[in-house]
Amino acid sequence: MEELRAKYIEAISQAADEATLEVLRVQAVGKKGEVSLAMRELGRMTPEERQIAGPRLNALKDEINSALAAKKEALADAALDERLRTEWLDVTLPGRRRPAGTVHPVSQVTEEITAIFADMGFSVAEGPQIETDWYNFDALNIPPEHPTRTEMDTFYMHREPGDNRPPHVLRTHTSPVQIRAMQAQGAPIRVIAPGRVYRADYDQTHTPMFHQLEGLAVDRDLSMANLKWCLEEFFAAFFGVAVKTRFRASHFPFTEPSAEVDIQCSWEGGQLRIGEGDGWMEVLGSGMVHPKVLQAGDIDPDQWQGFAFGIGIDRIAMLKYGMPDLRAFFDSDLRWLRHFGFSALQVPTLQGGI
Ligand code: 2U9
Repeated sequence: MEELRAKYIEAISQAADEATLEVLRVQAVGKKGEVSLAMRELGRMTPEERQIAGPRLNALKDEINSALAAKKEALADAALDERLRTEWLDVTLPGRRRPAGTVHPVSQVTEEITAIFADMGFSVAEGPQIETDWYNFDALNIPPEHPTRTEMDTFYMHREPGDNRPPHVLRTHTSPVQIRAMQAQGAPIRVIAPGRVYRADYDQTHTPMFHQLEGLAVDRDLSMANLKWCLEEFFAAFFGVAVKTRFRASHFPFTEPSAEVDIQCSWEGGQLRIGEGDGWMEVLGSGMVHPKVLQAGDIDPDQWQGFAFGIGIDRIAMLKYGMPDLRAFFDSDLRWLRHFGFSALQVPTLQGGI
């Protein structure tokens, strides 16, 4: 018994890991372990011998179990000490800086305009960039022979030879979105439709993809006076100053009457100032929605009137933030983006008139 004790207590104290301890446990006090087998011998002893050997064997078993438990705890402590020694963090180190992106001026200006019109009760509508020619042209009273429908101006989607279905186009304005909104919501309605539009045009002031924001309000007894108020409120809030406007008679197939809108500006020493001086700059187109266009949106033109307007987001962004070249908008030049981009925290605020 003394031999067993010496052997196992020594082996336990030398064990380097938990797996070794488990092997020792099985060898010593497991079901077929040496101590257990010795206990089985008790049956063959005389009662006197048993009275001595029994308690001693039990004590030995307890001693080995205690030694196993103590060693197990010591190993766990040592492992924890080792982890604490090797897996430490210096929480006083400065954080790693991640390169922060910027909000593109087109996104910023879209948010600004959206916030202003949201305050006047307009909600945002979106629609597909690939449209049927009905939504892009017919619904907007643009006749089949109109020059904008030619491949000179409009991108047509490919059709397999023999496929004679009406063609799909890349939308040339966001107006189809408002047709869909009228069909879905009926009257009264107030929506703005910002988004990408496409025209086959590329030079210093035109890119084949650009951004538009169009607005549409349909109600009973709406007039050009409501349109004018709405746009003047918009300019005041967008530029942060009261801006005089000039409505010039114009012509669009989808509005009647139609007006191009100029805003007051001065141009001195190469510096453009909005809301000052006696110069004028054209910024948007507008008018009263043509009865046929209301009809295409399933709205009865005898019951309802609407006004609409369209503005080029890229151009108005260039005006407000003094960016000279439209093409830089789409170059993905990181230096340009860092210079003209906005912080994500620069939430558009409403200035001026509202
Ligand atoms: C519906 C009915 C009428 C939207 C309008 C204009 C006039 C306009 C230009 C501004 C600069 C296009 O981005 S630009 O090149 N837009 O002059 N847009 S009226 O009229 C609509 C729209 C939808 C249902």
